[in-house]
Amino acid sequence: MSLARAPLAPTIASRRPRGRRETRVRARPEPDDPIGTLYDVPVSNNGARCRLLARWLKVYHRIDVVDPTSAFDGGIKGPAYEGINPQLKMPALTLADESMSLGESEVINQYLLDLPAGRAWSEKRPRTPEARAGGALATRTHDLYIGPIQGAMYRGPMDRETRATQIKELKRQLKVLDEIAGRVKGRYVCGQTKSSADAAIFPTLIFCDFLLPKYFGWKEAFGPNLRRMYDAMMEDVDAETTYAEVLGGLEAWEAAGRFERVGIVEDVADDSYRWAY
Ligand SMILES: N[C@@H](CCC(=O)N[C@@H](CS)C(=O)NCC(=O)O)C(=O)O
Repeated sequence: MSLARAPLAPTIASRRPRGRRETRVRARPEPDDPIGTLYDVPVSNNGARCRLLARWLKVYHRIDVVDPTSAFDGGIKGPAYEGINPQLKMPALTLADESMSLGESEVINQYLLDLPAGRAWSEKRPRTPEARAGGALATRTHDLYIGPIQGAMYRGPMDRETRATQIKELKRQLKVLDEIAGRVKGRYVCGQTKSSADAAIFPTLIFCDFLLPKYFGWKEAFGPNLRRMYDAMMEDVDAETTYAEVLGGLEAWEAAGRFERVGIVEDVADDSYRWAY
């Protein structure tokens, strides 16, 4: 067998007539076109990540935010919503031309960052590869290790031992996240400028800050690096708007007696488990 390499087939580029594009790139939405419908509710921390980033990118007005619990029979657990997000969770973004629906808040944010407005915003972030890696690590740590157990702060009924175990793990993961947030000097997770990592983490920190001291007896919900970022967010008008949405939802839960109803108050009264950190 000859080892001589066969001549390479002409590439698409070399075959096409000069000056003419071979493949058409699907047109991206123009600056003021509608982007789509975001199915979400104000208290949702995952949805808040998308709302906050959309505000930072100045595309929020191009998104129709709709409560899926009233838009679909059976809400997010019904068959109609299943076609929007088969995971039966919020948020989900249906694109304006209805060509696609996206679940997963971080995927929605990466889509927004890929639009012209998002690209322009990202270009202005003077961040190093190390800072970007720190942001990605913080986001992934949040999504993989905190997301699945955050419900221990507000869901129920739940087996008491499971709640106590998850609250302990939440403490550990918040410490991990705090260390990551301190790696690059600056007020934000990625250093000197805010990024999608701040949008991902801040809404969850609102839950932690409201619930962990008040209902679980923690002295501090999270460490100094996350606190520095949280304080910076509270000086940001878009983050403040998003904060008001999430906090309003938590306060409504509280007013409706949710934390008694789901068993948290009773669980925490059982001092054979550790709740405060
Ligand atoms: N990994 C998903 C998590 C989505 C998620 O858990 N959403 C919550 C609201 S924040 C939800 O839909 N909860 C209702 C349920 O699970 O029944 C994301 O980032 O979008």
